[in-house]
Amino acid sequence: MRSWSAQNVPKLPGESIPLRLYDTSARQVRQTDPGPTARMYVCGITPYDATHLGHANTYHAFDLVGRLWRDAGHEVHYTQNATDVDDPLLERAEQTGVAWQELAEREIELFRGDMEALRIMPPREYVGVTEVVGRVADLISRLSAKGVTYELDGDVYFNVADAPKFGQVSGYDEQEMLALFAERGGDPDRQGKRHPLDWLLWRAERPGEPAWDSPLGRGRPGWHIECTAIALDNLGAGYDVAGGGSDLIFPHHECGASEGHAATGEWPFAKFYTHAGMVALDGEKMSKSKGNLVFVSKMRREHDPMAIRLVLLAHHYRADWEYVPELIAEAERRLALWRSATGVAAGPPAEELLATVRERLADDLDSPSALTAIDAWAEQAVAGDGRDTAAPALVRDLTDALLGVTLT
Ligand code: 5CA
Ligand code: ZN
Repeated sequence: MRSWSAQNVPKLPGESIPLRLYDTSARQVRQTDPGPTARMYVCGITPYDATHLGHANTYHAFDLVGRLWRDAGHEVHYTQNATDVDDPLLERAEQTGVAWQELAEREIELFRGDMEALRIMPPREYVGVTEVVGRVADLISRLSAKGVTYELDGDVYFNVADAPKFGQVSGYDEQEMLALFAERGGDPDRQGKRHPLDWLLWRAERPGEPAWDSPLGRGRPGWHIECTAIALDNLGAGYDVAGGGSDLIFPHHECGASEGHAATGEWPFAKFYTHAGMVALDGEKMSKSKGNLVFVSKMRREHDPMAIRLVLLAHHYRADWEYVPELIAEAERRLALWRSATGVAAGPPAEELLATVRERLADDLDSPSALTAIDAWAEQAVAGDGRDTAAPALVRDLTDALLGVTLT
């Protein structure tokens, strides 16, 4: 499917610092160590409603990862999916009387516009699941040939007993897994399953539901296997970062990692499993099913998209936080300050600021501290301190390249 357009990223002078990132499966911050081409997969939207600030927070976090890698001279191979066929999408289409394909297409187009406005770099491959059903079915057949699946009334399940690494990504105990599995699309209580945590790979056709022909019969893919197949096809096993929000740690990334392991023999399937925090509104996680949403498309009609980006940057990507309107007001003040400061003819030298911003971001994307450092420079610049005529342009370039914030 069509991705969205990229902006030019200015090249910065001086030395970059290797990126350290929190790896959920290691439960610690580690240094990323990509080859000349860094490979990243981030779980995309289920397009049944518009992009909310929580989604934006997640894609923004991984946009920073890509920016830091590019600054360090890596090419970035970035792949993202769109879950353009799934239960919640079909349910919403049914409720609203819109064809599910039309709903998905409309929301994906809105998402592209939101991502462009926020200056989130596009993936090289933006893949709708409906485009690759055959490839997903092939991967399921590969797993079946390895003996790790079983059939139940035409559906195909992964046999969790054949997943020796299961639990290593999340580190959760079985009680916690069972609770989250039920909450996040799993079916622990289905009669006939060998183990409650066995997960669905292929769902045989049900009346009124979309289905595709495949060697597994007519049906459609389960959720986790879609991302495993798309990552494997485009990036290969052992890619650098698998990303998403923290609601995807279990079961989504846990199951995906075991699928990748079973198919390829490679462990870990992704070197890092990295997760962004949850954004809440009125005390509850923002979610399409709850309907407590702050839409990016609505927000950007009223506010500069760069101020929206500054709201995201003001929070550490792993933090859970709550949106309140004061946050956008504060971001607008900051944006105005930075614009005035970089509009002056000369300012304080900015080489040290660049080094600090790189250093803060390389430390598990500590964007709040990076903003504080830029604020300090900007206050001095607007106060008329400094004679460096190259500094304002350097600061414009660094906010653009490293933070995705254009000040022009
Ligand atoms: N299509 C699947 C992933 S394969 C999915 O989770 N779609 S989603 O539309 O529900 O979410 C898209 C992305 O935004 C996921 O990475 C998810 O973890 C993240 N996300 C969802 N809600 C929030 C939230 N309130 N705060 C932060 N991130 C969120
Ligand atoms: Zn996914």
